[in-house]
Amino acid sequence: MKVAVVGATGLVGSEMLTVLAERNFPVTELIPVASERSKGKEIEFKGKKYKVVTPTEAIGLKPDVALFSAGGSTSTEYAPLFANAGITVIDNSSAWRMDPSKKLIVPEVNGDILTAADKIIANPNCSTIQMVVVLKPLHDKYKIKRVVVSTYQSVTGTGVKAVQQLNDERAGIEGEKAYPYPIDMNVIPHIDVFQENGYTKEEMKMIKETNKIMQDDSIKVTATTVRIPVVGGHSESVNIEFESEFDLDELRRVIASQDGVLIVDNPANLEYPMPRDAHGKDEVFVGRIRRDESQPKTVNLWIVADNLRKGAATNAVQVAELLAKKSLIG
Ligand code: A2P
Ligand code: 11C
Repeated sequence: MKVAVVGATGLVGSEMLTVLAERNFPVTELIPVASERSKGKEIEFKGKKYKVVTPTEAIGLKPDVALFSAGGSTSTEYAPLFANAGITVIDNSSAWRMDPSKKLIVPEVNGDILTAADKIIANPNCSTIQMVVVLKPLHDKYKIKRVVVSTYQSVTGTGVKAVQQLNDERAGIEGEKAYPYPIDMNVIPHIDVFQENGYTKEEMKMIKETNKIMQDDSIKVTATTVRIPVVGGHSESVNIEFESEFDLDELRRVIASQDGVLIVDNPANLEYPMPRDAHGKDEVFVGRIRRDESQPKTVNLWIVADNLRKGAATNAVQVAELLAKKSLIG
């Protein structure tokens, strides 16, 4: 299959290349795409070198599928041009996620709704993906009434500039700033821009995207999203209230039954998920599973995943794998 990666020189784009190679996606030809600035630059994939082309040149090369992670404006401008040329687009930006005519897909949750008519498919926000993968089997079994989530998000969610700011601060170097405050030795309760209702855009993404992916607007969600000086992945404290009563051992089995989810929960041995262990892994890790003793039918979970993997690149590649399996591409 001819695969284009738009944003191949970026943080998520290069992770997409790693994941495509690791998972042995059947790439017969890779088309790395970036801005005019990077044209001609060489990108290595599975031991072969490929030259970076611009989005317009990539359309002419007619890939079967294009994975986009080059920012919202690139997606807004080019995804329709790729789609009109018959190329299926899997877009990691927020440009198309809430468009009612586009599907927002996490394969383990709602992959079944994809059809041949879907030419631009949206990949959700990282902090949403790792949460809904775990919510889905619980919702099917106990019906979720309300979710209260607080996040502890890695600087890799912001991009290269933020990782550089953290490294510069640790090295005592004055450099470019991705955040309005120092991030090392700090916690910033502000991700993306503030909205009129006092929430940030990241918080509103977690709320709206969850309802769309779960195909259930009755699930009430409230979120506080926070940046911390960590590189390996996003962590989330998630409080879930159900319609039905549950047995805690059975609830563990329900979580464990979900594809791509691993339980790490053995307090006696001090075992719980942490971003430094999740780094570079495709799975979503769940621990600290315990009843909320302040209220009936409610559980507390701690969910960790590498935001560049399941939160972005891995999910996009899994969507491509699903399209291939359903013979919708290639
Ligand atoms: P380039 O390296 O040429 O700027 P990150 O999210 O890590 O900042 O990466 C953004 C990615 O999106 C990079 O690969 C970047 O390419 C790419 N990109 C930015 N603007 C465009 C554009 N107008 N057309 C194609 N790719 C773009
Ligand atoms: C962060 N969640 O950690 C963001 C990054 O809508 O795809 C991903 C933003 C998005 O800052």
